[in-house]
Amino acid sequence: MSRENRVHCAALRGKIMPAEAAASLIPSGVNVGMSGFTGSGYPKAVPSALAKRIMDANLYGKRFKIGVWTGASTAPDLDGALAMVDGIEMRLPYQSDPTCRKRINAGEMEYIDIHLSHVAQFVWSGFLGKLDIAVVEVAGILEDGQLIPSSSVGNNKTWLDQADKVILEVNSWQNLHLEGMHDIYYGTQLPPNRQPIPLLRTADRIGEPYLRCDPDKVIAVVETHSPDRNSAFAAPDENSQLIAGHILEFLQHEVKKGRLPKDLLPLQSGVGNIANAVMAGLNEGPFENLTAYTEVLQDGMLEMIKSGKLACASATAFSLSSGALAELNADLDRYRERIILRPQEISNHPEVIRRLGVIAMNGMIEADIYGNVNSTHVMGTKIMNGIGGSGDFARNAYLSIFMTPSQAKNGAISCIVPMASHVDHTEHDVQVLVTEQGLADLRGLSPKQRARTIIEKCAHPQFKPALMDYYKRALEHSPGKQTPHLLEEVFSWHLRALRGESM
Ligand code: 0RQ
Repeated sequence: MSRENRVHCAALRGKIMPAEAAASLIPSGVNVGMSGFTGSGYPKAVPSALAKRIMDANLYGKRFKIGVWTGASTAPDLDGALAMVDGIEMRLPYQSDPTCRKRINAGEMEYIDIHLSHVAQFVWSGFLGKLDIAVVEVAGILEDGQLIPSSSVGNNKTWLDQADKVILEVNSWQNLHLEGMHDIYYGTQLPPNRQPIPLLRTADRIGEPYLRCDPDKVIAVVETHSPDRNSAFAAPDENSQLIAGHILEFLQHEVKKGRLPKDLLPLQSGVGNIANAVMAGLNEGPFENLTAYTEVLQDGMLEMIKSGKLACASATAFSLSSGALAELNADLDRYRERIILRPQEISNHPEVIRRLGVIAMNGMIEADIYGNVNSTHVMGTKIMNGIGGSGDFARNAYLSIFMTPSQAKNGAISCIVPMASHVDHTEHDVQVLVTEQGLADLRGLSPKQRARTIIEKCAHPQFKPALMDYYKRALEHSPGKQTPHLLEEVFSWHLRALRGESM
């Protein structure tokens, strides 16, 4: 296929039109399923054209809003553009856009924060209402109408299948050598007809390399040539390196104890600088022949594939800096042997995560002294991003690790608090907590033992005495001694932070 012509299906060639014409086919009030996962594979042209249309409607005093469903976060020219014109009625299942965040927290946009593995089956079951239109970016269209997926798969299979109408963006910026990297599984069923997912090893391919799409449903094809949002990662800071060091030491200890094999178990790693530092640490570390069963493949993992440390990685999307992307593109045929991109209901599937025995490593906003983790809400009420895949992995992992610097906002906030102001992962789903101060292994500990361990190992020295003081007084005065708390005091730390004081 040449870069100029990637639409090889005659029936679909006749539907090529400019983005503005395609956007005019999206009316107010509909739910739109857009491709896109962590800045990869989102539609580059139609959302901005739609935002322009919404702005024009607003100028004439007309309300124009749509529901926006995606794989996960997207980019300024999708989430940002639509939020800027107040064009989103309901957003799900995950976002990380500053304008969206502002609107959600101001009460101007509804947002449902959903486990990423749940989205597809919620749509198949009709839990979320009707999906009217799919807008999906692809790398090319084959003669028979099958689609070559681009740099993320996310919920695209579901959007194409469930939507009444489909708009395709064919992006010639996407590398055509991605063809064959994807594994689209079409065997999922709803209960009571559900069958086991036949994925026994990270490297297994159980589906097809292409997305299916009924050409009769396609109302527009838009040709684009635009890059993904390939954000750079900061070089790992001191805290990230310390956290990575604690995790590496812990994993080595587990191997020594015979609780992990020498080549570990498949790794899942969240996005961000700490996760990247952990990958950099593993790349220098003693483990060989590693695998990753994860959601997002970022720079650190690509580096590990290059060095030979990582034998195989399964994900639903890339999230690369432009440097790492150049590296991928330069050697895509080799990387394709080692990378598999799957729909997110498979990359994040509880059954598969449990079967493979994934080691899950995710960031958090705060944890409490008993090990409940808040990944989503600052001071209990303001959304940061969303739960993303962290719940899918944490609940079903062989080992569930959460990590954060011990303090935020230049030391004014302790990330270890008496009671988490919002709970995404309960104490039952958290086995290890790590800060730059140290690592708390919570396995086999009762709540009171956990409290002492978390304060001792993870809290910053600035907050340690106050946390220990709280815990001891709670132990003395709490009506129940299983999980002691002073309910009248428990959120005083957050209240101080909200007043702009140190916690
Ligand atoms: O705010 O940028 O304004 O300074 O939160 O914090 O330390 O940069 O950490 O980028 O790794 O994000 C939990 C949000 C951590 C992320 C979270 C403030 C801090 C900063 C970011 P500023 P850091 P990270 C699979 C896994 C859920 C989804 C997930 C996340 C900002 O990891 O979204 O896990 N996780 N997916 O200052 C107030 C505190 C704070 C705080 C940090 N205690 N109180 N503010 N901050 N701690 C991957 C996917 O799903 C795609």
